Amino acid sequence: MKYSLFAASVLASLGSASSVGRREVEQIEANAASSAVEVYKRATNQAPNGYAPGEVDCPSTRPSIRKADALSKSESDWLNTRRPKTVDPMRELLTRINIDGFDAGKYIDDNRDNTTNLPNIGIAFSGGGYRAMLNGAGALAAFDNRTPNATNSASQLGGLLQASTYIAGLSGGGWLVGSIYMNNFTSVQNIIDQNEDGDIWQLGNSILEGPKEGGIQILNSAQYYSNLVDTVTDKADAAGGFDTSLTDYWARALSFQFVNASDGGPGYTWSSIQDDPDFKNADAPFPILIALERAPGQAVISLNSTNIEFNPFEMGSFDPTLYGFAPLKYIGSNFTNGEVPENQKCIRGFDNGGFVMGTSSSLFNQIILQFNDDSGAPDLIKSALKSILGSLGDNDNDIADYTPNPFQGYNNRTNPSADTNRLTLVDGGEDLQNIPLNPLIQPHRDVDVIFAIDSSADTVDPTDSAQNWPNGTSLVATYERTSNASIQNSTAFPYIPDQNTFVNLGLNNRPTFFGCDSGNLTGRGVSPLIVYLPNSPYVFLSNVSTFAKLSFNNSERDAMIQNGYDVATMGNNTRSGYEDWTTCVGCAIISRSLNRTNTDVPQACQQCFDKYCWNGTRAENTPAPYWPDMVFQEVNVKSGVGKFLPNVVGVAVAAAVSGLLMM
Ligand SMILES: *[C@@H]1O[C@H](CO)[C@@H](O)[C@H](O)[C@H]1NC(C)=O
Ligand SMILES: *[C@@H]1O[C@H](CO)[C@@H](O)[C@H](O)[C@H]1NC(C)=O
Ligand SMILES: *[C@@H]1O[C@H](CO)[C@@H](O)[C@H](O)[C@H]1NC(C)=O
Ligand SMILES: *[C@@H]1O[C@H](CO)[C@@H](O)[C@H](O)[C@H]1NC(C)=O
Ligand SMILES: *[C@@H]1O[C@H](CO)[C@@H](O)[C@H](O)[C@H]1NC(C)=O
Ligand SMILES: *[C@@H]1O[C@H](CO)[C@@H](O)[C@H](O)[C@H]1NC(C)=O
Ligand SMILES: *[C@@H]1O[C@H](CO)[C@@H](O)[C@H](O)[C@H]1NC(C)=O
Ligand SMILES: *[C@@H]1O[C@H](CO)[C@@H](O)[C@H](O)[C@H]1NC(C)=O
Ligand SMILES: *[C@@H]1O[C@H](CO)[C@@H](O)[C@H](O)[C@H]1NC(C)=O
Ligand SMILES: *[C@@H]1O[C@H](CO)[C@@H](O)[C@H](O)[C@H]1NC(C)=O
Ligand SMILES: *[C@@H]1O[C@H](CO)[C@@H](O)[C@H](O)[C@H]1NC(C)=O
Ligand SMILES: CC(=O)N[C@H]1CO[C@H](CO)[C@@H](O)[C@@H]1O
Repeated sequence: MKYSLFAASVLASLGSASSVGRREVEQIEANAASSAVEVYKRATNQAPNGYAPGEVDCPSTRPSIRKADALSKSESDWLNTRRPKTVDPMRELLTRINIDGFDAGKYIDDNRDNTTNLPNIGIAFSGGGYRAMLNGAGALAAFDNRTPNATNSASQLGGLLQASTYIAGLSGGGWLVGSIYMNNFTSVQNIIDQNEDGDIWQLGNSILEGPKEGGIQILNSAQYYSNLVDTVTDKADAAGGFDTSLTDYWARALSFQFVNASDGGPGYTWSSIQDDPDFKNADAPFPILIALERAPGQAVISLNSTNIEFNPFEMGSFDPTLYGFAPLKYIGSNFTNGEVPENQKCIRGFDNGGFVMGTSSSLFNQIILQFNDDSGAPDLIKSALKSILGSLGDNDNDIADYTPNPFQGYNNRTNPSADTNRLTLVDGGEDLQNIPLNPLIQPHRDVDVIFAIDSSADTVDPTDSAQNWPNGTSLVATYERTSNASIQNSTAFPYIPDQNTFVNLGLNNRPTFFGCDSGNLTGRGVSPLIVYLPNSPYVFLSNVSTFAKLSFNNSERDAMIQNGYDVATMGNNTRSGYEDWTTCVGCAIISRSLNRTNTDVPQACQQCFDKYCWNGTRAENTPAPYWPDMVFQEVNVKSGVGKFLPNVVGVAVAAAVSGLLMM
């Protein structure tokens, strides 16, 4: 049914005379016929011509760029449905986890007529490649009431996802959020239940080898390579002047791992999430991915780089630099000076879902470059890369090319790319704000609490520490940015101590709340309370290297996920000394809401805040080397399943990336 609806809309938007439209529709119908074998479906093929953007008639209201002085009408309308839908799952969660002396059911019922009084929850998944994706997946599974046993008892957090309004991902965290939303809001459990028969998250073959054969992906490695080259060439050759970059190859490769559709769904767009049943009916949170602008002539990304968000309706930024949004569905159109001219057609299909995920994770373009050094890679792909590299400087290997720039001629005074037809975006973590907090601290969104899952690789070995654990660097970066008057605009943030304090006080080894006092923040505005959930070892050494570990057999994959589950739930309240954890999560959720409704803080919550809120203590001396202990019994993983990338490739990628960041 979904497919025939879609076919009708393609015909409508292309005009029934379009042969492209007809061919596409036939192909879609063929796909629909063969899709009976798929266990779960994905959404949705809306591009007129696969990966290549194509012309369509403009809608009657011509698409235009808007000022970022409010939420979009689409988002506001959607929120009017979403906020009420979060109430019952929130009630279920809060009554189950039971805050002593507080009647959560009554509190919710007393306020359900005015949901602005009730908690508004956001979840943020940091970058950090597959490590971040998988550790984040464990947390996501713990929050999801569809995970078996996640709603069994007071020591489980299932339902928090269903009670949330926003969910943001960046780089590897964006692969997680993207996989869930590009595949019809499937669940982590549903994906891993497919085991070896699954079509996504089969990470045993690295992205350089391509997907395993069989299932929905019928390609062998040679066909995989030529598919990458063909689809990117289609985009480069399409009418409209679309420049391609390494990110296009990376995007297409990622799609084979994360989009459950033939050939990684070259026609599946990020804006098509709008029409997904779960999203459309506001049964799922609002997904946002983050990238950064690299302005013309800018070499190194700094904290004042513009943060660009991609949500199902729009791309753009609330930052005072760009301060505008474009309708995502129509990017690729000529928006010069803010509106598609009357005599020009609109473009669709530029916002490919893999391309959005690839943009957010563009540092990993370095992996694609390894094809050049791989004697097994075909000449086809090597010569394609050579021609791309010829047109980019070495320092621009990590860009995603958004030509035509939707914001050309828009906000000339402050928009760094106003003068150019080319907008270049890079990995959302390059400014060190590796947790995608920017969209969630926007005052227009009124978020009360953010569950911030940090899988950053901060700790380094010159001090003989274990590597690749977080140490608060990401929160420090957002704290600094929101303290800078020239870029904060109206955002505020809690006070955050330095990284030495994080390590000395163990704030990177167990959950901590920041910003418990909403009256003491960096800016004059409001900020959500931050529930910081740092990656740490509960049942698995989940600090695997970002670039040197590019393949995981399913046993390792699942161990990473299980560890992430325990990070979020503190092993279902079984970590010694933290048996109150889920109750305290409940207190974090209701904290801002209690303040809004002038309700006394329950004694049980006061105890939680005394225990989990950072109280302003600093310990800035150089910490001892960081070697966290495994909290529980380590799980055994199978090794040697699947083909592995030689480690030397990962090491080469890591070296290239650090060169790029330090230049
Ligand atoms: C997507 O999921 C929803 C609810 O989970 C379901 O009703 C719908 O049929 C699914 N769509 C596809 C195409 O599988
Ligand atoms: C809902 O609650 C908010 C915040 O307490 C208040 O500002 C607003 O006036 C209330 N709206 C209605 C319709 O009661
Ligand atoms: C769920 O809990 C039951 C009872 O404790 C247990 O038997 C079952 O294995 C659990 N299922 C999963 C998927 O963990
Ligand atoms: C951002 O910061 C850098 C270094 O401090 C500075 O050179 C640049 O002009 C700043 N850009 C903006 C838009 O403020
Ligand atoms: C885009 O539109 C502007 C007028 O708004 C026009 O000057 C320009 O030539 C157009 N660019 C292209 C590539 O068509
Ligand atoms: C912005 O600059 C362009 C030239 O780069 C100019 O054509 C346009 O009129 C300017 N827009 C405004 C609103 O000043
Ligand atoms: C924290 O991480 C940063 C970024 O990697 C690193 O430079 C710093 O040395 C680390 N500090 C500690 C105490 O781990
Ligand atoms: C409650 O809100 C007021 C006004 O924003 C603020 O001054 C006060 O510190 C808040 N209390 C807590 C515990 O956040
Ligand atoms: C917590 O519960 C989940 C789901 O039942 C389970 O997979 C996990 O192993 C449990 N963690 C611990 C430490 O018992
Ligand atoms: C603040 O926290 C530190 C440890 O993190 C603790 O030693 C100290 O007693 C606390 N101070 C207060 C006033 O609670
Ligand atoms: C605000 O919080 C910071 C960090 O905890 C603390 O140093 C400062 O004294 C607080 N200011 C007020 C007015 O409470
Ligand atoms: C509250 C605030 O400072 N808003 C500013 C954000 O940036 C835009 C664009 O520079 C300004 O117009 C707003 O006033």
